[in-house]
Amino acid sequence: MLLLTVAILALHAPRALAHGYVSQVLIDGNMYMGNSPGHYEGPSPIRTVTTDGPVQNTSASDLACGVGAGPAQLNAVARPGSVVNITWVSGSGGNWPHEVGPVLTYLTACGNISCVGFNTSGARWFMIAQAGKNADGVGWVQQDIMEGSNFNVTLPDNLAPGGYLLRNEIIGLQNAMTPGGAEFFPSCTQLRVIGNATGVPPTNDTVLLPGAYSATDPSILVDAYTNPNASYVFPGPPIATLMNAPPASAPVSEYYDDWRHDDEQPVMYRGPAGTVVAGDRRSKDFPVFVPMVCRGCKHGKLWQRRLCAYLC
Ligand SMILES: *[C@@H]1O[C@H](CO)[C@@H](O)[C@H](O)[C@H]1NC(C)=O
Ligand SMILES: *[C@@H]1O[C@H](CO)[C@@H](O)[C@H](O)[C@H]1NC(C)=O
Ligand SMILES: *[C@@H]1O[C@H](CO)[C@@H](O)[C@H](O)[C@H]1NC(C)=O
Ligand SMILES: *[C@@H]1O[C@H](CO)[C@@H](O)[C@H](O)[C@H]1NC(C)=O
Ligand SMILES: *[C@@H]1O[C@H](CO)[C@@H](O)[C@H](O)[C@H]1NC(C)=O
Ligand SMILES: *[C@@H]1O[C@H](CO)[C@@H](O)[C@H](O)[C@H]1NC(C)=O
Ligand SMILES: *[C@@H]1O[C@H](CO)[C@@H](O)[C@H](O)[C@H]1NC(C)=O
Ligand SMILES: CC(=O)N[C@H]1CO[C@H](CO)[C@@H](O)[C@@H]1O
Repeated sequence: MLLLTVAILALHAPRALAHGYVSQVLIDGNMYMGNSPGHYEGPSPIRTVTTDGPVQNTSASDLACGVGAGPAQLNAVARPGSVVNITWVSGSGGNWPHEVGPVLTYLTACGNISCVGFNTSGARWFMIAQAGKNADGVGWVQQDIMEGSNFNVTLPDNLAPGGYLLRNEIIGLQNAMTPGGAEFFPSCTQLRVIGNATGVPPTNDTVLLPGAYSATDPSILVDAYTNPNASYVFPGPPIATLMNAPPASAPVSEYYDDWRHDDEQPVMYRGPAGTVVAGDRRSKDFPVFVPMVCRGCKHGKLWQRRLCAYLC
């Protein structure tokens, strides 16, 4: 028995050293499965990384969306105020393995086009949420993720419609006491935000990634253990307060006609067991129903365009 246990431990030891990635996001009742690192399993709005390991170079382009993050095929539909429920797992699919360090969430506008193919080079990112220490001032929110919680982030309730990349980033500080030791795990999910809100970030609240972090920032080169009660100052910009942009000059329904890519495929979201869940055309569930109708808007007949204008 002891031998067996040792053998099992030996088998699992290398995997225990692995890091992790985002395996799925749940938005407004729609579950979107991600691909595991370096393995294409199906279309997803989550940009797939090539490894479960971290970015450690604050100047590397991988800081934007994770190591080798490639294109993704879908946009997940969301609304202002939607809760994005993110599941982080370890490289072997178990619980996220780290517990020390913050979780930051940014958005960048892909513009009024789909985020499919959006190049993050030069993108201006703004912070929408920062999670650090728990109420006791000692433990970190990341510990809850390690213990199996999902991470929930709420989109700004006045977010203007359009394509956005949502960048949810865990920073592992377990080795951050030496320069280059901090471990960045960014993950980007492509969103298509619907609605007719008007909030946009002030330019001074937006940053470049890479660009916003330096290896010697006190929040990045930091000993999280010697004084575990110390408060933590987040890296990057403060949480942006969105300002109302001038009202859209074109009706929102026309804006939806402007989407250049026919990639909204709600029929392709996959259920928790990896099964494909087909969207129901008769459903009153807005995020499932509307994109299917709007898909007809670009090339559609007049009645389809009218229906789209009515519904969108
Ligand atoms: C970090 O990334 C930048 C930009 O790609 C590169 O110039 C630099 O050599 C890298 N530094 C290290 C230590 O790898
Ligand atoms: C987040 O999603 C998980 C399933 O992945 C679910 O169990 C949990 O209730 C969800 N939490 C929220 C706040 O929606
Ligand atoms: C993104 O843009 C940068 C800068 O223009 C370029 O070097 C890079 O190749 C582009 N990436 C892709 C995937 O097109
Ligand atoms: C996310 O929300 C769920 C349900 O409300 C909760 O159980 C979980 O602890 C939350 N996750 C975090 C990291 O707060
Ligand atoms: C747009 O705003 C109007 C008025 O505030 C509201 O009635 C309508 O439901 C909104 N449309 C969408 C798609 O959110
Ligand atoms: C950016 O400008 C807005 C509005 O003028 C202000 O409220 C905010 O504090 C500024 N942010 C920074 C980081 O200076
Ligand atoms: C940290 O705070 C806890 C209570 O939250 C206290 O028991 C502990 O002594 C403090 N540790 C230090 C090093 O100040
Ligand atoms: C993210 C973004 O640029 N959204 C804009 C898309 O276009 C509408 C209509 O012109 C604007 O209101 C949004 O601000």
